[in-house]
Amino acid sequence: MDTAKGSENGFEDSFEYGPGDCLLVIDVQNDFMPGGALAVPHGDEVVPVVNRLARRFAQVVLTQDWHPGDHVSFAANHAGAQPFQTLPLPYGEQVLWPVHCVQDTPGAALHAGLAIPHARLVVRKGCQRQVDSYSAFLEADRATRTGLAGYLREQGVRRVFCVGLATDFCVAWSALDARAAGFEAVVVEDACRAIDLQGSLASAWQQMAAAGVVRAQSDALPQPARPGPAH
Ligand code: VGL
Ligand code: ZN
Repeated sequence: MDTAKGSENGFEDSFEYGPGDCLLVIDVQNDFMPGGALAVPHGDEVVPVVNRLARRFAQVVLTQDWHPGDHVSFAANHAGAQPFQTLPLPYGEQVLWPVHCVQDTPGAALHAGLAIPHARLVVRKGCQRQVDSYSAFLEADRATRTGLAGYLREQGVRRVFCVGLATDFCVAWSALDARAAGFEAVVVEDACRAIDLQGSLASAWQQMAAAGVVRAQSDALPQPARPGPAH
């Protein structure tokens, strides 16, 4: 029998990373896997790495890209447009994607190999027809919030470890918005894979470095946060 006692905040203390740290598992969904609608090269390789990491974190949150079929980010919904071109939209320049992660389709499901039974919350994003959302915190209109920052604050989280797909889109935007919301942010590079459109990966790492996002590897993570009051 496991003799680890629960701690007073309800989290078990058998985890290496306690309630001050959250593992944010971004968009590990079938459509981003090789053979999927918006395949990220080697995207499936993150699954075992993420599973190993998740066993070390008491607090795990998952995200799911979750679009209506008529979503504005789909090239198919713009006459004459091709996937991977950009289009100016009211909130800014939008990359147009192949149809992917349509709500309640098999492509939008989390990868069946994810083994994170203790994940507490799944945040679905990009749900509004007219607005994309790479970020787990803030949609592309930069005004609509997902509620994740409030959840993390209520849970006493101070630092967010970002993993998943894709490094240069949803992972990077989530890490940058975690910083903007006042959290420390770490991106675990070997637990992510990139799309890399026209230098987007290098540019994402540059922006993350400038914003104080820590770039780490899964076998050399920063030390657990010391317990402290929620901010
Ligand atoms: C993503 C493009 C479109 C991602 C989601 O998860 O990085 N990229 N939708
Ligand atoms: Zn999407």
